[in-house]
Amino acid sequence: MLTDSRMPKSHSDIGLIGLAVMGQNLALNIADHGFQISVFNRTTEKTDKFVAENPNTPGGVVGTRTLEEFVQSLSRPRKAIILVQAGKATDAVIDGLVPLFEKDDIIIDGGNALWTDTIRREKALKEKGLRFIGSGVSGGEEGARFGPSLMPGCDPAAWKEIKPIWEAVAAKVDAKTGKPIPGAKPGQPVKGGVPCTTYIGENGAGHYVKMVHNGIEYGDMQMICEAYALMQGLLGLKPAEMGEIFSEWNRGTLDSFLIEITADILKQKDPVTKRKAFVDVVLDTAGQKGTGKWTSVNALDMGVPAPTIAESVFARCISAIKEERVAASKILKGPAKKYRGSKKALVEAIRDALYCSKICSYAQGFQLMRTAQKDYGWELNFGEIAQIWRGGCIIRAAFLQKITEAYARNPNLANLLLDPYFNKTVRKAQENWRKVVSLAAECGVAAPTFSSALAYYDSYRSARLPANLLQAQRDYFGAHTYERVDQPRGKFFHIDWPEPTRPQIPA
Ligand code: NBP
Repeated sequence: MLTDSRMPKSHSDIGLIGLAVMGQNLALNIADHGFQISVFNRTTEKTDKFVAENPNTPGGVVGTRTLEEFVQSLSRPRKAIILVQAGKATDAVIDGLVPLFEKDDIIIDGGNALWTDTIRREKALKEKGLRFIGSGVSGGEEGARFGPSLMPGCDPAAWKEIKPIWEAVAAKVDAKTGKPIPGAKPGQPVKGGVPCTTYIGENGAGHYVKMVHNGIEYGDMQMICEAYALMQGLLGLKPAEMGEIFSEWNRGTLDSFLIEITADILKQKDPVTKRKAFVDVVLDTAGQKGTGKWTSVNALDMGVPAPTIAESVFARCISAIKEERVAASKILKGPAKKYRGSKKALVEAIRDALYCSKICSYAQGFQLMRTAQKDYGWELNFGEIAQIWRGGCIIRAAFLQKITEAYARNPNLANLLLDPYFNKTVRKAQENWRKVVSLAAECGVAAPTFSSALAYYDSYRSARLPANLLQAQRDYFGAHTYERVDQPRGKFFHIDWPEPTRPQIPA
């Protein structure tokens, strides 16, 4: 067993398996808060190096070279966090732990697991007398190290066991303003404030909420990219100038981590050429790991409209076919129209379009969670979920405070857009939003999330949609029946339609 110089306790408070970027950072965060942590990694050299590099943490890091040694080093009930590649690797680690763990010991999966995998694992482990927690961990390596947002799903008794550690290591925000606690510095645990973790619900609830968080993150990122594309395409602004605009936006209602880093990125010079803007030398193809896709597939499966989140996934897909786009750009022509109005007015309109689209995207994410909780028997607290996203995670934003307040006003809010604050905001800003979407179409700048969010808003606020005609078409070709406006819901009718006219085939 490898230990740091002090090793004050015979058994560690908690253990962690998987010393890649997330595991190392979370282990150090836990040790920083005075908890002794045992660590294990499949490749032993990584464990040795990690322990050697971190000899003096407040809690202490204990390196172990076999799973048996790892398990024996933990105090009971044993608590082991798994932070390995999601999927088969997680199952492999669980299979290794099961014969070594005893009744009531707890396995915590902190990876980006598919929530249905978490439900399956929790059920299987419960049958063996073990407890399983699927905890979303958000904030990337920086969050894991200095305060992530943590979304645990499990039975309430298991949550009690990890609560002190989870609350200690999570990001902290001011209860009233929702802002990160001032004075929070790397390596200095924050005291006071509201921890960005709370009990989410049974079994897969934590990983489900983390998945929706990631879907929303996809939407936020794409919307920012569309604001950038519009300022570039319609106004011809240079990256540094846009960087200043994003910095200014970050001082207002759009105040958020993603707007802040966008400002930094746009102001960054290319380290190679030293002259060009960094963003101009980055190839325009975006990768993805799958959580945005999972969110969209789940929206389709449940029949919940989340078009803005799905558009943000498709935007990455179309970015990925770079060679095809380059070839198409030589053949397919767009409009010649140029914007000739005021720069200041358009920048303001783009900001409004971004904010309104963001409201719709979050409304869709919360609709997903609202429907999923019914399907899976969870009781999600949406105000608390928005609250724990205010610090630590990638989508942290002042705006989340408004969502917490909306659910405090009405815990049964049917849709965020119906909250008085969001309703008023969209009502005030929608003229600008519509102007931006129409300008984008007229001038040929793709703005898929801005447009789809507007279509979502207009559909959601429509008492009557053209689905009457659609259902009539279904009745015509497939005898799918229709309901009538002058009859109670649930009564179905059908018309014996004439055979469709078919082209005459000459004899
Ligand atoms: P990776 O997802 O890159 O996984 C690498 C780790 O998995 C290494 O420790 C590796 O051990 C271990 N591993 C693998 Br691969 N197969 C294994 C197996 N069969 N048995 C045991 N260990 C195995 O690490 P990461 O980027 O730190 O992410 C960890 C988890 O956190 C993932 O689920 C990820 O989705 C999630 N997450 C990541 C981020 C992020 O920003 N990176 C953010 C939020 C959540 P080895 O050293 O022996 O190869």
